[in-house]
Amino acid sequence: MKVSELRIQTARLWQSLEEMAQRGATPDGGVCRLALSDADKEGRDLFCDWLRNLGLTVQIDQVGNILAIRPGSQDEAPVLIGSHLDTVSTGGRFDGAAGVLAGLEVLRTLEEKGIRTRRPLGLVSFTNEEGARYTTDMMGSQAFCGELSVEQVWAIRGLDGTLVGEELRRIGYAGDFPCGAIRPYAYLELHIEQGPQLDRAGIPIGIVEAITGLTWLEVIVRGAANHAGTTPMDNRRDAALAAARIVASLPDLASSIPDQRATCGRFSVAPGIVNVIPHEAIFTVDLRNGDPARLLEAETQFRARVQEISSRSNVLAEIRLLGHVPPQRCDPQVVSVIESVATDLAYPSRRMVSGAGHDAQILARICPTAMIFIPSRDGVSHSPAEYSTPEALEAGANVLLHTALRLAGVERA
Ligand code: HGY
Ligand code: MN
Ligand code: MN
Repeated sequence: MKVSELRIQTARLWQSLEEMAQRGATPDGGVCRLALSDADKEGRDLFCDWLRNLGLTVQIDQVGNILAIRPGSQDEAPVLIGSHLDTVSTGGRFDGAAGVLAGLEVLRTLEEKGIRTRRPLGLVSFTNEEGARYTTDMMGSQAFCGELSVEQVWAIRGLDGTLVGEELRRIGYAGDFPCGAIRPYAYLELHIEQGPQLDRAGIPIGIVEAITGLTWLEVIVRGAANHAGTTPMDNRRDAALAAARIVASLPDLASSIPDQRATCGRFSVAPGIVNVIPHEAIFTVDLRNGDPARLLEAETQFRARVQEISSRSNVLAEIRLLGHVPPQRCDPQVVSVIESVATDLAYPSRRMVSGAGHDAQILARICPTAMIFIPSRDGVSHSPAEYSTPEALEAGANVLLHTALRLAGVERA
């Protein structure tokens, strides 16, 4: 068989996705595999078993990233394929897992066809891409690229009060493989688009040229508890009302800046009793823009609005930075290779910007990187209704296979 005729086995890939989706399955057909949870451990264990069944040595690094390298004929920097297995709590079966398991299918295909690449081919599953339980998103890839020290990661405390370092030990993924020991030749990530563009256009392959930046903020509003019945409306320090006014101003903020998104994802009030004026409100804001200056402008404007609304509401507001990942362009050469592969395999494709953050935007700082998107039905993600078809997965994984082969080179069999 000629290398150009190589194709992945769709049924096997789909079966792996189905099995992985059982790890953290929720009754509504979704998946909850929060980073370092028991469900995450089950998914990790399954993935490691699959890697070992392929005869690969599995390395667990100091922050729990799972890495396996299939040797090439030459001992050089590897082409790395990756994504993540952790999900948000209302997750679907495809976000992250599609990329990790498409990478596994690439390795399975090469093994069964006896193809040897020149460069080694690596596969990695990064710890805590989502930032849902530990709000430092892309945590594992940041440590992998040296942007966060291992000690910093271990000391991160989750929303549930647990420490990353302790949870890594508890689930048996506090590895000793040194973070940063691998410097890839290039990095590829297949991912569901998580938006509607490809699905609406009926285009099977998205080629990501740039990935949005994001700024995550937590706002703590402090007022004064008081009686809901006896306290006149003009004599209150109502933390919930002030917080609601700030959140209600987000659409106006977003529409004032091109391509800006602003979302309040978490909102809580205290004491949370029906007849008590809340003395405290805590909420998060997720700001996104593909342009760094606009993202900064959005944050600046937001901070000003918080101060203006809180002083007008006679409450105090404190803003904490939960995380910031700048926008990132992908490598033009890798983008071109993906585009050429899609053309050669006769898959229509479209270049695009990612509205979601990905580990690839961290890897892009240390090596040539690009992403392959496949359509999300109705653009839905971070939801049990998240869905991509077997055909979409097949197309994406075949493009991933041949892009990896072009970057790694193939030893004449
Ligand atoms: O938040 C994101 O964009 C990604 O799903 N972690
Ligand atoms: Mn993802
Ligand atoms: Mn996600």
